[in-house]
Amino acid sequence: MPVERTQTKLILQHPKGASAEILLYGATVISWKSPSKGNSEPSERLFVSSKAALDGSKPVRGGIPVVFPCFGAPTHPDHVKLPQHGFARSEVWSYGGIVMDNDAGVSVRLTLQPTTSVEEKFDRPFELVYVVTLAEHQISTDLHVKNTALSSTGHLEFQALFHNYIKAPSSDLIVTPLQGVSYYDKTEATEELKTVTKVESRADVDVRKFTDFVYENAPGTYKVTWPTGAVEIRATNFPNVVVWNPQETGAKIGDMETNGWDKYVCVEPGHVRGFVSLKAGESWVGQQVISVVEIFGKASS
Ligand code: TA6
Repeated sequence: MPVERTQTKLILQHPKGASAEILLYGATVISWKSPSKGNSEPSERLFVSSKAALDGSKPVRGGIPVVFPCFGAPTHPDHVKLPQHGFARSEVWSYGGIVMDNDAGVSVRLTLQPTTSVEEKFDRPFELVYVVTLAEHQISTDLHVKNTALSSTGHLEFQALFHNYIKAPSSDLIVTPLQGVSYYDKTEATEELKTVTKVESRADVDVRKFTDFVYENAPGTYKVTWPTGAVEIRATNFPNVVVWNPQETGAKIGDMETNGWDKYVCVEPGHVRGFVSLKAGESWVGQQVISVVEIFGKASS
């Protein structure tokens, strides 16, 4: 069976050994295993904290949470009742069936429409469709957002981001190519300093220090490279990328395992500066494709 469904999650199995698990809670991808070059055993590519709640009591600390319709604390008047990073990561999505099942990939659809609990916090007209596709050496996630309003007064404004926790040694990795890209720095001490635009001077961005940078007009393709591996993240319709690792400040995060920050970097494609604006009936799609690079012999290039 390429897709197994339990009460709480979907398990995707690719014929060449890759697998993925998606919680219906938050449509959160909580595992992606893919084989490596020279190693037939698929290995885990995402970090999930051993203290993460997987029972729907809070957003998952790890994997790929979906951030919608606000990134961070809400800043738009339509979002004021929402928690940090919105509601998509903390609602139970519906399984919408298998989209594709062949040697190229196994793909499933999940959907989220306004529920009573969402409408209490967010009264805009929307429908979300999330398609997760597993191939031998890659996973892709596509978020489709539709403004379902029938009248022209029903606007929909949102931000969206894939909060990827890429499993990699944070003391020994680089993220490229971000040199020359402007960013704002959320590690700064004051709200005023957090809004100052800086320009990335480094060819190889590391996260050995507490990093929480929001890059603007980002290139859309990123590589995370460490001594024994690499992944590439390709984004479509996401002008920003957020690079986050809390280092020791992560000890303050309740569901972060001890030294968990040593084991991942978040490289998160998003539209988080300003808002996507959809008129009644309009749709938008944001996509990312994460690939295991070393398979193609590029890890050391
Ligand atoms: O994407 C980076 C970020 O916004 C950071 O500022 C950091 O706080 C992180 O997300 C985690 O947020 P969370 O709500 O999951 O604790």
